[in-house]
Amino acid sequence: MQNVLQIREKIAQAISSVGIEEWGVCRYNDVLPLLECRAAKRIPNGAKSVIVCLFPYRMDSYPEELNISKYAVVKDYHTVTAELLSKAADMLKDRFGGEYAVFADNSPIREVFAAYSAGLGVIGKNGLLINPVYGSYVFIGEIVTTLDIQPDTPLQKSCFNCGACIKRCPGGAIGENGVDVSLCLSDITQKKCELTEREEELIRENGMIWGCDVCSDVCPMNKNAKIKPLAEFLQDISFEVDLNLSTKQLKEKAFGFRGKKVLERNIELLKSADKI
Ligand code: B12
Repeated sequence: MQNVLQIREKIAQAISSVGIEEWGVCRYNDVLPLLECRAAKRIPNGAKSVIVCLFPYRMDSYPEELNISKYAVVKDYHTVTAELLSKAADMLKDRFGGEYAVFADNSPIREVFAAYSAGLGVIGKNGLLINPVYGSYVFIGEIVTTLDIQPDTPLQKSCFNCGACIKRCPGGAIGENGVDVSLCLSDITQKKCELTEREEELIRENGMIWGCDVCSDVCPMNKNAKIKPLAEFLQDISFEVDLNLSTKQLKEKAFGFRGKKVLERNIELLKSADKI
């Protein structure tokens, strides 16, 4: 029978061997209820713990006229995180047995809350997890397992409460009590339905084809955050959307999943405002 410390040590070895530096554990029961999500059926019966991992993606510099969100510059994180988490989960299964399922984004787990619960950072007014080392430019992914692991505890801290993200959010989506998704530019750039005039204006004014980073860019807690993107994100970087929307790019970048039409519409809006 392995003791608690030995289990944590083996987990640390498996996780760090795939290049993940920031991770923590919370109890599965503490992050319920689940989000409605088709992937929920993959949660193992008798799940006890969630190993939450962070994947930093911020580069040291970006072109001034960047018109896609920083998270979409790198190789699609869904693929990258699934690969690394699966490798780590396989090692743990070999070592301890039990059941494991890996998730990132397309996850029934409320990932920001899970990362907070696993002691990985504070939750900003913008609703994002802000890690003390890497700031908010991190993706979150997790391994849900039947293994009973000693959980971490949330940090006894909060965000600076400076209100910069509230003041600067392009759509005025952020308030003292959370994010109004219907006003969030990131959400608007992804919408498939017809946009209102105000929504079109927001896309034109802010010159974004995909996503929005304003609430992270203005956050003082990101100012001194470490810039060391995951090795996998240093390959196949593209700062621009290929305006012909090649199938290759749509497949390999996180902005591809909503399909060509949404991007075509946003590109037309920017062209009409002479932004591209
Ligand atoms: C749907 C979704 C969106 C939607 C809606 C976002 C929203 N704010 O609701 C849209 C398309 C707008 C979106 C945009 C973005 N998203 Co998004 N999104 C998701 C997704 C798939 C589900 C989120 C959700 O519905 N949560 C349910 C609600 C109820 O939970 P919640 O928002 O976390 O809030 C709860 C807790 O945070 C908690 N809480 C809030 N404050 C506090 C404070 C304390 C002290 C405590 C204890 C609890 C607490 O209470 C809330 C209610 O339970 C997650 C992945 C996932 N499975 O979680 C990614 C995710 C949250 N998104 C992510 C990212 C990167 C983004 C963008 C930055 C992308 C971009 N650059 O354009 C923007 C940021 C916009 C913003 N400020 O929210 C990352 C966040 C990483 C991080 N560092 O936090 C995630 C985790 C994906 C991932 N795997 O990395 N997103």
